Amino acid sequence: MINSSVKFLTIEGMEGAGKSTNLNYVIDFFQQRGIPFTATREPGGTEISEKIRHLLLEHHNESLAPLAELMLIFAARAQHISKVIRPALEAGQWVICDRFTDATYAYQGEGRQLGGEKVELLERFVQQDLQPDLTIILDVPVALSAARVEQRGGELDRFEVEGSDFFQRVRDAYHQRASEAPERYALIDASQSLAQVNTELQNILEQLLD
Ligand code: Z5A
Repeated sequence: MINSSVKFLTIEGMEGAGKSTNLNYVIDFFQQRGIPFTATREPGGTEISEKIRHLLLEHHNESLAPLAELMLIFAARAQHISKVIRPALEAGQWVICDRFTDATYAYQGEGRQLGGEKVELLERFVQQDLQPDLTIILDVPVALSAARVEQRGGELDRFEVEGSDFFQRVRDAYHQRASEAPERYALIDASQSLAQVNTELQNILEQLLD
């Protein structure tokens, strides 16, 4: 049984939008207030789900079929929900997750063009009634996302090598989802300075705790 004062928060956005950077800000916010929480990520969050993450991000000698990619993401998610997310919520901890199913709608549904119906089918099957209470979308234009990834350096993973059309579809999907259910989403312009993004985040989190 999940206590209704405990919330499931997710953070979304394109690569380089600042999810990892801002997740640290959210963690500090909860720590300073002594609120018990679990911070986790997708794909990943458990030993087995992290192995699936590697499979998803690595380059392979054969291409990964989009449907196989989708199934792997939901396999990782099923394990993550069962081993981390539900137990934490049931133990009275808030859960803060770096990406969740909105990413699947954006990347597999639209980026890979599998369509939202397949994602919805698996979402119902795997999550049942579990949905985030709030999803914060850090929004950046495609060109800025690419510039931040380039600036960060390092090897590009299997998603990061995609072209700007793919990422434009991903961004449009996030906008579409936020406009369809504005009460469940908070869209932040993440092309602003980090200090401005943090101020918006703080306002959102304070409202959530009210
Ligand atoms: N994926 C999927 O396809 N389907 C799914 O269902 C799920 C995931 C769950 C891995 O995700 C991949 O999985 C992802 C989609 C796919 N693919 N890609 N590409 P991930 O979340 O682990 O990886 P990521 O999105 O690539 O994360 P990232 O590159 O680490 O981005 P980030 O966490 O959003 O950014 P950051 O590391 O915090 O910041 C990047 C740089 O920008 C860094 O140097 C910061 O200092 C700088 N930064 C951040 N904010 C600012 C501001 N406001 N101003 C200036 N500079 C900034």
